[in-house]
Amino acid sequence: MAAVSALTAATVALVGLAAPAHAADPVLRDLAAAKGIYYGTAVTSSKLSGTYGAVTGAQFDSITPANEMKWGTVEPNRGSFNWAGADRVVDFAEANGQQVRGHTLVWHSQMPNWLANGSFSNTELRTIMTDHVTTEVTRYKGRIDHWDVVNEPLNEDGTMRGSKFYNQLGESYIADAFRAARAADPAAKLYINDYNTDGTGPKSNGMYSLVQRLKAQGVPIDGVGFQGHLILGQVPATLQANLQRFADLGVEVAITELDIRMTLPATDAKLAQQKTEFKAVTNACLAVARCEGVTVWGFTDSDSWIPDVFPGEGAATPYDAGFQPKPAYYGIAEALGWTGDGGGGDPTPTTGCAVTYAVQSQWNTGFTANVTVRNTGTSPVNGWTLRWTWPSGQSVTQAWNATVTQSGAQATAVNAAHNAAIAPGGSATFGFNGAWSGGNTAPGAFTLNGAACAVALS
Ligand code: 9MR
Repeated sequence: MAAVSALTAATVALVGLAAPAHAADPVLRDLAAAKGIYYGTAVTSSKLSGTYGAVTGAQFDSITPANEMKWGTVEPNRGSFNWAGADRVVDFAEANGQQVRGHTLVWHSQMPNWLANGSFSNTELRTIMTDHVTTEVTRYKGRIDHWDVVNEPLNEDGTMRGSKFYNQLGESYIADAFRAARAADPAAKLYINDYNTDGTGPKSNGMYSLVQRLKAQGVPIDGVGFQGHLILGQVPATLQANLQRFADLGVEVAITELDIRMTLPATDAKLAQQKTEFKAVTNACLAVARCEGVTVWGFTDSDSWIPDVFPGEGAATPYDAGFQPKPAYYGIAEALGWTGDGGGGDPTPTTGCAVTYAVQSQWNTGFTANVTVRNTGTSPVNGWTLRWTWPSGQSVTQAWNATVTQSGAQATAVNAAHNAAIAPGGSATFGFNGAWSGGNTAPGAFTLNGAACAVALS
C-alpha cells in the first residue's frame, strides 16, 4: 500500500496539468496515433512542469531530450556521470505514456573536454566510444524506443565529416557504435541522423550511400533520421521522394528535429505560409509507409535554438512564446486529419450559454429560484445580461448576486461585480424571490447578452 501511494504521488508530480489550449483545440498525439505515426517534441528537462509540462504531456507522444543525453552532459569528467536531466525526461515520458528518442550517443559536437581535447590511441578511443554507448544504452535499456546512435556524420558535399572519431578510426566507428548499441538494448530502434539531408542532393546522396554500405556490412541500423531544420519558403520539394528512397533501402525513416525558421518579425502572411509548410512536411511523412513519426525541435518559440544561432530569425515552432498555438500547429493537425476550425490560425472563438433554472421553494404567493448561467463557448464572457419572459405573470421581488429588474413580463438580470466574468466552461449563479398567482410555470427561454441559451430545468 505504501509503495502504491508513493508511486501515485510521483506520477501526479510528473503528469502535466490540463493544457491551456483552447477548448476546441485538437490533440496532436491522438490524431497522429490514429494515422499510425507519433508526433514528438524535443524538450528541456528543467522546464517540464507548469504550462510547458502540460502542453508537452498533452500534445505529444514522443519526447527527445534536446541536450540531456549528449556525451558532454552525461560524462563531463571521465568516469563521472550525470544522469539527472536524462532521467527526468525518461521518467516524464513514462508518466505521460510517451516514447523517448535518445539523442545522441556519438557526435562530433558537445563532447566533454576530456574527450575532445584528450589524446588517445586508436584502440583506446574505440574502446572509450563503445564503452560510452554501452553504458548509456544499458542505463535506459527497455525505456528508449529510438536511439540516434550516430549524429551528423556527413559534410555538406556528402563525404564523411572529419570528426575525432572519423579521423582516428575511419568509417568503422559507425559500425562499432551501432553494434555496441544493439548489444546493450536489442529492442531499441537504432538510427543515424543528419541535417540538410531532407531533400535529394549531394549530402542526402552521401547518406544514401553510407546506409547502403552499412546494410551491406550487416550493421544493425534500423532507421534514418532527417532533422528537418528548414527555412520558410525552402522546404525541399523532394522531401517525400527522398524519404521514400531511403525506406526502400529497408530502413525506417523519421523527421527528427523539425523547425521552420523565418526572418523576424513574424507576420500573418509568414505564419500562414509556415502553416502550409508544417502541414506539407507532416504529409510527406504520412505518405511514406515506413515514416514512423515527426519530432519538432522544441514546440514553443520560447524553447528554440534558432534565435541564438541565427540572429534576426526565429518563430520556428508551432507554438508562440506564450504557449499559444500558431497557425503551424493547426497545419500539423490538418495534415493529421483534423477538420476543425483552424483554417487561418486560431479557431474563431465561439460563444454559447446554458441556463439552469431551479425553483428552490414555493409558497402560496411567492417562491425562491436559483439561476445558473454557464459559458459553453470558447471565449470569455466579460459582463452579462440575462433576459427571460415570464409565462404566467410572475414578478421578481428581490434578488441576490445579480440586479434583476422587470418590465411587463420581461425580466432582466445584470451581473454583480464579483460574477461579471465567466470563463469558458465556467458559470455564474444568482437567486431571487418572486411573486406568483394562478401559475408558476418556468420560463422556457433565456438570452445572454442577446443570444439564446440552451435551457435545463431542474
Ligand atoms: O537544441 C540544441 C541546443 O540547445 C544546443 O545548444 C545545440 C548545441 O549544438 O544543440 C541543439 O540541438 C542540435 C541537435 O542536438 C542536433 N541537430 C542540430 C540541433 C540544433 O543545433
